[in-house]
Amino acid sequence: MSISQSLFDRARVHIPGGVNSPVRAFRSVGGVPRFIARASGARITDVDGVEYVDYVGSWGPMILGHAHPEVIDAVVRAAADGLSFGAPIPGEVELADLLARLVPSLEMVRLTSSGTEATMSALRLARGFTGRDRIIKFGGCYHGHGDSLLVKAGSGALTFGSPDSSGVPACLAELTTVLEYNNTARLEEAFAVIGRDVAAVIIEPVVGNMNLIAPDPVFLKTLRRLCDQYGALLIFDEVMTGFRVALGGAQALYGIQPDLSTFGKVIGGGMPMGAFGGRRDIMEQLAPLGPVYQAGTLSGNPVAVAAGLATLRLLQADGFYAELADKTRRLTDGMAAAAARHGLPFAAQSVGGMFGFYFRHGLPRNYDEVMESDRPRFNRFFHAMLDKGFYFAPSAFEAGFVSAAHTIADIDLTIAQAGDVFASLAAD
Ligand code: HOZ
Repeated sequence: MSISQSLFDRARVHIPGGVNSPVRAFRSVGGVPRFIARASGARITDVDGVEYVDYVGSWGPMILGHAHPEVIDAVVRAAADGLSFGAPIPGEVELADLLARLVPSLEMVRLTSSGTEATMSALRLARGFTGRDRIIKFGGCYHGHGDSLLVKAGSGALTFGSPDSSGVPACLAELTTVLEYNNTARLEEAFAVIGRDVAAVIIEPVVGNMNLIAPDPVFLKTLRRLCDQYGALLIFDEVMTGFRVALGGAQALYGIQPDLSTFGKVIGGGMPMGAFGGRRDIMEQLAPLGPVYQAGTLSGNPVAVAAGLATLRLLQADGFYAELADKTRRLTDGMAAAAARHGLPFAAQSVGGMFGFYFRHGLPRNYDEVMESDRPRFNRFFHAMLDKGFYFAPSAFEAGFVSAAHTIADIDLTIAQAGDVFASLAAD
């Protein structure tokens, strides 16, 4: 029996499903989740000593690769000075200044301990600021596990068939209107009916939680216009896309200025940290300045702030994002070409350092289209690649991530090995 298997057996005694976050349980792909012992650069090593080229990157944060020496050094130095004070620190001021410079829509910003906290807080703030209760989200977008947002949600909620979570009060879910992603006509119709009741529209500007879905730029522009017209706030959930698809996030890539934005993952460089921020007049409604309450004992934690600052400094190197985007495109182009050689229904795309691949004809544009993917075929692909030493997300509905540490040789090896797997899938 593998060490992962015995740890998983033990884990299930005292941890629900044996995991502390659902998707990593491997339930939708079957088999035993690998328990990870260590990671370095583009590779992770499990407790049985097996090494994998990693395309999960802790679900996004590890954009520099694992255990980058400068980030580790910053963390070690911060930890030596104390782990948490529950009081202001110089680093959080530096981080706020840096965030405002890198993402110009962030006139003010507040740190949290996770992306979920950031989105929950941004929603409360939007409701407090506008005096309205209704929100709009899009089917298959996932914004963390806050009550108002677990309605037609993506990520684990979609993977395990519970996009509308049990335990969410019906009276709260009723305040969430769900529309189809990329459907501009439907958006216009909905605003014409409920626009004046809407506190905020929250959106993943590039979806990463129902696999990767790229936005139609006209859809995003229309959304901005309608929010302005009806006095609703536009919240970009950049937990995945922030500092990942471009230094300034998806808002820089698509040239749209949201009223509020939420962050997580890369911003903490692998430590638990999130943030939300935006227009000064809205952010000034937060306690202690205003009546909207939000707080956190570990918010602005010194070790997390040190990791975030070190990461964001390194991301500003010339050509960083162009190189990352090129490598990621090389992976998706190569995989699509390999699948085509074997006549498999398959499509792939990337945005910056994020990618998606789908066992279906053509790129999906929304939830219904992504659900047409051949899940059993994805599962066979996933396990065959895992056996060959390539670690992709254990779900057909999660985006993948390339880091600065992945080499062209890693990418080309992945494509070659995927080609062999496609050949065997085609022969089945
Ligand atoms: N919700 C995360 C992916 N979209 C998964 C988090 C995890 O399992 O670590």
